[in-house]
Amino acid sequence: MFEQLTEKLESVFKKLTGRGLLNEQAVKEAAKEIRMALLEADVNYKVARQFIADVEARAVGQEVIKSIQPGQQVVKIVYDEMTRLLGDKHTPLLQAPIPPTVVMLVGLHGSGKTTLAGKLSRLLKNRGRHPMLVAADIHRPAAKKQLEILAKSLNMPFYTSDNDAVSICLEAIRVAKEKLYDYVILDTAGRLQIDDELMAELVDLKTKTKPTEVIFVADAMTGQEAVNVATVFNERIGLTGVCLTKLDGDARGGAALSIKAALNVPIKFVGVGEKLDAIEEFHPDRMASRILGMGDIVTLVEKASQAVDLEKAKKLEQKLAKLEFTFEDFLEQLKQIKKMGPIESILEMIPGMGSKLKGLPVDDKALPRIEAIINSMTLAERRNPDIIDGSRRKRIARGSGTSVQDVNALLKQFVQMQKMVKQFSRFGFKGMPKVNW
Ligand SMILES: Nc1nc2c(ncn2[C@@H]2O[C@H](COP(=O)(O)OP(=O)(O)OP(=O)(O)O)[C@@H](O)[C@H]2O)c(=O)[nH]1
Ligand SMILES: [Mg+2]
Repeated sequence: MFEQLTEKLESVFKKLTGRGLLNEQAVKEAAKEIRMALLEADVNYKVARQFIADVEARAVGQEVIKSIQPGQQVVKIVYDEMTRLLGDKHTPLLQAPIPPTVVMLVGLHGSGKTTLAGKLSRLLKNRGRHPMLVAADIHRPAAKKQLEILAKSLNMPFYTSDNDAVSICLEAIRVAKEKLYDYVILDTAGRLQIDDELMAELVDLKTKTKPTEVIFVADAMTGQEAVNVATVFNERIGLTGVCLTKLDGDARGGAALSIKAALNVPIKFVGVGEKLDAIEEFHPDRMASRILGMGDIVTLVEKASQAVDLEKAKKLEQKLAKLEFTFEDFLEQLKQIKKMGPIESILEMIPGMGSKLKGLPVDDKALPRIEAIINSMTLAERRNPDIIDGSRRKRIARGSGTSVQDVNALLKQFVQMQKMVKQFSRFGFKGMPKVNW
């Protein structure tokens, strides 16, 4: 997400913070470079222009240039303005005063409505809510089935019928009231492009079901086009929120930066993968921090606390202290990491990691391979990798469907890790060697 933009901004910041004094000229030059980076990331040119004007207005002020660390001050100003551009504060999902809260999802074909319906229901359920999924896409033949399968896999209440979309939704709301479900998520039909018939159907649906939330689902990969489409949906239907999906793709990210400014509707969620746990609540400050290459420790810690088993973490800590870290523990760690979501999205949240990710072999596909290799080891080998000689390596490679090179690489990594762990426990945090990524 935002790799290119982050990389460019980091290099502008490096120049800024690398020099002691700043003059107006230097600030202006930096502003120009930031503007270019934004435009290349597909940010709307008006939005980029205004952004730069706001940053410049604050950054060329006397206090900044005369401050002890003017470069840092400018970075802070960019961060503040970026947070403001993204919507300032987190806007949570609204709740109806009398349940159920009806959440209507709208958007073009393939933007990710049905997937979001599943993700959202899962998120709500994890918070102790009782959501219900409703298939109201009567146009695409397989659409209802798609949501039904999703609902089944999540063990989520589901409703649909053979009636028209409005009837389906009204029936569903009635069932929800009866069964005390507190959220009703309406998955509506999409179109290839904006189409009067669809708009009329959605307006009708909104008037009759009176949803608390009308969320526009925008495919971030479509860049500026997503902003244009969202604008029309907002004018015709009236939106209460936006969810940007596919931010895990190599989207240039411009949509995220322009959409709030263009619509004045808050971004409430972002989709970061196809899996049903790949959803994050949108926090403007955390996102700004990620875009500027400063990481997002808060979200990372939140994810970890949801995925990591504290008991196991404690045991691991004891093992580390006693230098007993083995391949078995490694496997356990991998499982926990996998629960946190796509590995790239995790690494991006570590400060300074975003732009250094390129070319690093840390894709999700590597995890199953590593798991297979460890699974092919005997218990004795996992506990004492020193005994893994040439013939054992061959056997492990064959057993895991990998190559001897793969096995060698993993063993090497493991030895490095053990060394690090040893140093780590001997010197504590301070003695930790700087890892060159
Ligand atoms: N990478 C990635 N893929 C996503 C994300 N959200 C949805 N998708 C994928 O996008 C495709 C379309 O998603 P759907 O949820 O079926 O889209 P839809 O808006 O319901 O589409 P229609 O029902 O045709 O209108 C699917 O292959 C999803 O797996 C996301 O956040 N990241
Ligand atoms: Mg759908």
